[in-house]
Amino acid sequence: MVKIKKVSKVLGGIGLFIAGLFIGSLILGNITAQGPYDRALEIAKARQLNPDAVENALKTYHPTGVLDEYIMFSSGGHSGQVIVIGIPSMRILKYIAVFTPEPWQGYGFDAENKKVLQGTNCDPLRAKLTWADTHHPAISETNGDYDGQFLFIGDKANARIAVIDLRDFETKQIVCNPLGYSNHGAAFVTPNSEYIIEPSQYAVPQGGAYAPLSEYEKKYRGFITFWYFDRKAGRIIPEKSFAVEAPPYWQDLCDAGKLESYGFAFCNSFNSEMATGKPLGSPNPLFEVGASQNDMDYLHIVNWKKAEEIVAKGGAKEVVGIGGFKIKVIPLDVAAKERILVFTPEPKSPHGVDVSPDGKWIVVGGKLDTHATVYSIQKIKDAIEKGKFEGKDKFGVPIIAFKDSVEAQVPIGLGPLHTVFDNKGFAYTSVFIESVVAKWKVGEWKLYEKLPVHYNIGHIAAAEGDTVSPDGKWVVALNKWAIDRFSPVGPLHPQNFQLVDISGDKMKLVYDMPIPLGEPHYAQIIKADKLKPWTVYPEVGWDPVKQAKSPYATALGKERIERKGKTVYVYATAIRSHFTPEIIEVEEGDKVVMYITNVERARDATHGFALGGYNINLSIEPGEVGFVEFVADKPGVFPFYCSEFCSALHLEMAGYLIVKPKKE
Ligand code: K7E
Ligand code: CUA
Repeated sequence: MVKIKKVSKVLGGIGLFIAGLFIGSLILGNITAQGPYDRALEIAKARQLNPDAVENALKTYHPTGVLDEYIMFSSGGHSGQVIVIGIPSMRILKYIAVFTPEPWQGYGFDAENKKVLQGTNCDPLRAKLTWADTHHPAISETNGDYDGQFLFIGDKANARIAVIDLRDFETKQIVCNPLGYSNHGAAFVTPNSEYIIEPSQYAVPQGGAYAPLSEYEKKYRGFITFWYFDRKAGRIIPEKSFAVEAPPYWQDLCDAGKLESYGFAFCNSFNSEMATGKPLGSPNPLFEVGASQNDMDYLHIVNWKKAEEIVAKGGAKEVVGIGGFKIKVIPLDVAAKERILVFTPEPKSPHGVDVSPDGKWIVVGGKLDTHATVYSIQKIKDAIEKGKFEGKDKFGVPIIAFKDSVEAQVPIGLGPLHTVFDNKGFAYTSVFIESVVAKWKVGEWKLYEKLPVHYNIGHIAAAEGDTVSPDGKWVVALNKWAIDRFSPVGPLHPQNFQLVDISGDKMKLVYDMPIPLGEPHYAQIIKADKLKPWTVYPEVGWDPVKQAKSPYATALGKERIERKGKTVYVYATAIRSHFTPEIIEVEEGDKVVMYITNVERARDATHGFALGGYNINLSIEPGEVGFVEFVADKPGVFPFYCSEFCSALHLEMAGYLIVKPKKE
């Protein structure tokens, strides 16, 4: 009775597929005629979509109003932002402004969040920065599982860490590392977000001092910082944080141990040669060569639980670093002696370190290797306990022999980088040079399958794939190069995120998504229902930086202008479709402080506050108080207006700031 006309040979599969759908629908009783599916078949034929493509389209398409099952938080690379993407639809939901001013969100323009952008402990250099190289986002965890409360992200270029509150998806804090200017493996969290881990990348003289390269070994140092996170306050507390001093080996990524490896952190390094580069005319090798001579570098095994104890006992020294900001540092000799820091060799330009869901295995990639190298936490613990070391490095750090820590080397292809996991015991490793995702079995240490991706995959993300309980279902390949995948838009190409269905026996490439801002590095994918964001602020008069009712909240009818000396305070409200007051008169040279309360309770009823000539634009979401602060140093008449199209009379939601010239 199902009649499919004009089914060509090539399209037979689609016909069957759609016929299947049709029959399924008949059984479910929700359609009565075959017409709409004939039309779908025609479209598929006209677009030359094979059955696979049709299936992929059906897996990702979300009709209007249908929400995604997962949310991915991706690093925004150079944009200094975080990209929020629905999975599997691959729809961009938001860019979260973090290290870069962002006018739509009013970030960096509102007087309060401008201070967030400048950092809590940042030296003048970094307080002025307007960009970042964001690498690794980390969702806060409870018992090794994402809890959906906070998100952290690191800035590789300037050694900074940001805290984002996932109740309103806004950045609340930026901290600067006083020990150096670059990080890499940041941010990674310990299983209860006790600490946010930030290792340095390019070693510098500790605390930003000067020392010539000839003193590299003596004076240059790396660090692995453990930023203490106060969940209640939603802030990093620098005073309760500490760092472990590390040799100048160019530390790389880190991951925190969990379950069996709880209490440890693992970080790569890749310049154990301590190459110092090639000055012009010098016979020294370039870093590219100099830092890749050794067959093995050192995996850093950090016992942060023990480090905590040593710090509590006063075993750390206080280092006054960049900008005069202080941090407690466990000196290298103490770290070595107390076995807070222990090494084991890791092969060929190591990169990526990922702990398996059960915490038993530590998987390390190698940019020039062909294996994923797997270490056993049991073996590592045994060696440390028995004091079974093959020697010490130049700085006295004990080294566990490779054979005493390694469990397996899985041959998966050239250039393995990062590994994530599913719920069936498989690991998925990004293999950069080969441009594939390699699927292999944990415990069997056997390669199952390679899926070509396009092109040059860097990181890889899986649904809850780095937690104690991965979900399976989806993997996203974060590819560095797109080359021919999208319509050309000039020599700077977008990145390519490719969605891979991992629910079946074979991996299936489902979707290509261009990312047109910055080069993302890591991403994490959380089950959407774990997030509980507000749709409007909890109370009218909310200060989103303090996450509390603001003392400057203004109720309707209580608007006022108060002058105190040379400062004019404006307590204003915003509601569709007017500001009150809408005429503000000040004198040239006055400082103007405005608190604008959006008294709306309707979802999405955001008002903007744009003031021409003064570089001000606020986004005042329902319930929020916007904070404006500036010196009215230009006389004239300056229109201000609501910059969100909020209502039919939105254009009328405007006013004048009148700055009267100084009398001669
Ligand atoms: Cu491999 Cu910064 Cu995680 Cu980039 S790092 S890809
Ligand atoms: Cu308020 Cu437009």
